[in-house]
Amino acid sequence: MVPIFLLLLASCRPIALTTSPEKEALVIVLPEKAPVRVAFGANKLKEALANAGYLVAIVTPDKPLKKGWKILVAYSNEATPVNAAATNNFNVSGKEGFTITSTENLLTIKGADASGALYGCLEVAAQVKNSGKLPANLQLSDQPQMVLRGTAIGLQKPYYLPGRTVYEYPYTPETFPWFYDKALWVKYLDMLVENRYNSLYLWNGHPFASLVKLPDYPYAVEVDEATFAKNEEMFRFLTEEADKRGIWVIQMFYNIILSQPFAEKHNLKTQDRNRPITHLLSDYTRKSIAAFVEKYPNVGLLITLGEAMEGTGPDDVEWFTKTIIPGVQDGLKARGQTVEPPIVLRAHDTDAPRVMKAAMPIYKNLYTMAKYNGEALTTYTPRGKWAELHRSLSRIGTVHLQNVHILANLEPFRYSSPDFIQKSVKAMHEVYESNGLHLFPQASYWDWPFSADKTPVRLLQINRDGMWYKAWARYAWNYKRSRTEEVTYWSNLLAEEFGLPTDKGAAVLEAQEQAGEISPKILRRFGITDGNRQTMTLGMLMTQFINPFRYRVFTLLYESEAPEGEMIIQYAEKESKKEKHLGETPLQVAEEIVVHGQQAVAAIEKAAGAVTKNKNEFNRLRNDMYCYNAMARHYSEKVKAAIAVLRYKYSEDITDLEKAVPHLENSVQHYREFVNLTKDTYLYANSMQTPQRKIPVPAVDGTFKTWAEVLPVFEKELDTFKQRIDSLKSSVKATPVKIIPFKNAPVTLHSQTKGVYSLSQEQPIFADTTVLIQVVAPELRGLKGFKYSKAEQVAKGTTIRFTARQPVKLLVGYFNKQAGFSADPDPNFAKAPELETDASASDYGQSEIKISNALVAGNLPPVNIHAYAFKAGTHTLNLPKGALLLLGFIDGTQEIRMRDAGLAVSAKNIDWLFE
Ligand code: GTR
Repeated sequence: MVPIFLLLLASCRPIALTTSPEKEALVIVLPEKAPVRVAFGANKLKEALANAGYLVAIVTPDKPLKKGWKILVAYSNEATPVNAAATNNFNVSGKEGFTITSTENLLTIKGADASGALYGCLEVAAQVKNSGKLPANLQLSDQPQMVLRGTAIGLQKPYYLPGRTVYEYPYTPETFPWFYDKALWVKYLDMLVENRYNSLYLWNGHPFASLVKLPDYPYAVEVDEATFAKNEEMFRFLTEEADKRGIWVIQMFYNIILSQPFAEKHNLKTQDRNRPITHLLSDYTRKSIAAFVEKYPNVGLLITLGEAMEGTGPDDVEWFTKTIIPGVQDGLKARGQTVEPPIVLRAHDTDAPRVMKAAMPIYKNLYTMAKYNGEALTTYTPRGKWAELHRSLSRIGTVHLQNVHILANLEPFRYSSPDFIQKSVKAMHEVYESNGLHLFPQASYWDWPFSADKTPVRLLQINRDGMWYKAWARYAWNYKRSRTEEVTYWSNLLAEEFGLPTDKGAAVLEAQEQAGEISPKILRRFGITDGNRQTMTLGMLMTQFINPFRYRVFTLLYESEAPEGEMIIQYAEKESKKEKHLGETPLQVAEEIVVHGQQAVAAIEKAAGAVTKNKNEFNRLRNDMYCYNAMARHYSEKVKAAIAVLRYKYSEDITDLEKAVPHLENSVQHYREFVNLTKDTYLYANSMQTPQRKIPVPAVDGTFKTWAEVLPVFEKELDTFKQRIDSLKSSVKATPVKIIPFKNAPVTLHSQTKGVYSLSQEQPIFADTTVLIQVVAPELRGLKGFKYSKAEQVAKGTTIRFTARQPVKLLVGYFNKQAGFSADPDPNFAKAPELETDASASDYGQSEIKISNALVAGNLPPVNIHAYAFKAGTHTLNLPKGALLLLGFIDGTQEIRMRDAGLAVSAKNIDWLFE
């Protein structure tokens, strides 16, 4: 339908204004029954004009004015009858666009739609604020490049709630006091609209049981009556206030998660990714969604298929098309509404192109979303398989959104490099071909609304990270801005912020942009994962640099989320073979980050003496620059040490090891500086403090979240290394640590197996093949493995049900394909638990490899051992489809020393130098 515009000029009549001599009178003319967001825009404009000294009134069309300025606000509205006079003069660009024209005493703001009118009003308001008066001769048209521009807030916590697991956080005032703080919401929503964001995503595992009641499942609600009433009120308040500001609220949820009381009543787990979809699961979810859509008409949905259901099998298509979409449609029907709310499908742990293909014929208002650089910010030159996925989603023809997710490598320091951000948005358009943005908080996602700064009163992220929100929004609106203009824009803004002359504002910008290169470069060249199981700012162990596969390096990081280049181990291998290097090398990055650090510090110091405003915040920013600098130096030295150590791996020349010592010493020294810079300024390095965090050190009970806690680990690592070199040099060789075999722990098995086998040479491991064990790590010898049919495992997965009278650990062997992200998954082998795509992958402590290369059978890939811990009691464990080995139960208190047993790996293992 052709847009229709209301032009209001013709019908204005004079109104009386009491003008004081010095104040110029002015009216803003609004269409009758203007949508709330248009009225909101007009009010913001009125406020700006009043602050600039005008006497302003907002009037409706039938009150024209004889003299003084008139501002006409108009917008298109498909529901309004055609007004020929109105359409003639309009030449406004597309969705959310606006045109502003002014002639003598008449300024017209024409929105392509209600949001366009809102943004037009805000544009004029901003100009009034900047220049102190209503601009004359304004001719301006503008429109956003990205269709959806939104931010995320997590209704999640740094820790699990007692008795609950990941993502399970009912909406209650005890857990989320800020959710009930209306003033805070208004402040946040004002920040969003000021930056012209048009969507707000609330993330939660299963929000429905906090927001709707289901007649068929009344017991599913997980909050008390008073809280339920508060939640209803807050959700209505939030959606109404958001709508005023042109913002869609979009509720995110994971699948399949059940409410806890519902799960208990039906004797089910709240989440289990390997269980089959049943009628009950589907019916409960469908009805939850229907009730939600019926009750909250202006809310969209963001769906994560996967994590809590089978990753990429047929289940995701089935669930999306037969449970979720029908749920939305039931809700619409119940309301008698036909306008479909947006449904955004995340391409996370699911085959999104396949799911979209099946869904498009049955629902029209679909969007897709995928992570920009994983759970981090690493590059503006993304490539490879992940870029292909983005492009294939963009090319479907629906709107594809970029998810700038969690930013695990930016926590907790300030980050807002406009240069990096502008280039990233460019890549979103030009490499990924997408046109939407979904932005996470810069840091402390799990700790909303607070930042990690250690201050007498906690800082709010909205205040601290204002520039982060501003920069992404600015480029989401329009990324084609000249670098010179951008430098001027941001320099002025920073000068204003800290009461500095412009050249010193430019110095602050320089500091931000230099520092802005450090964390992306470190992670993409040295890191283990783009996921939040790694807290990059805490540093890494030497074994993580020299043997990353032992820590399940997430190769997508190197293959797609970094420019072409080499991992440290690849670099060392090429050096040893005197081969040519390719692209960005680890040594190059080790040098570059030090320069960035130095320049960031030098730039911030240029401004430091001249600050006249917001001094405390400036000092915190300045300290952050020193933190970046110390971190860069620490990493740089440690990488150099790693390269020297890997040289030894090939040369077996102890002097290569000796060359690593001063580098490792320096790295520890820089880490001490880092500890000093952070110990009084930061509460933590990472806001996710659950056992999901594994790198550099597994975080048990919320530990290892500060640099001070990690320092002794690095000191010990250095000591061990020196001792190992000494013993290598001395004629008396160190006696190898004696490995004692584990003992079988008694359990009563309730599920069927195809017999048992003892873990020793020449024992068959499957009931339906002839494959025999060739070699097995000494600690496993003699354990009792359970035999299954490999064909059945591939077709249906593996289930074990047992009772243990004491805590036990079940050792599970996964065949290590080590194929990297680019290789297609091999359905013959079960995928080992992976935190990047499954946050429940550590629920039993199973996500990390305890013993790598621990068993070899036939010509199958070598087996890595993961351990699943269980309390005393009866348990059912469902494991994914594909071959895997259940290698027996051991005592729950048995320590398993993490190591690489090195069986079947030709290259030498040198991890023992550090542990
Ligand atoms: C997981 C990650 C979660 C969450 C999730 C997601 O693997 O550990 O924190 O970010 O991905 O993308 O939904």
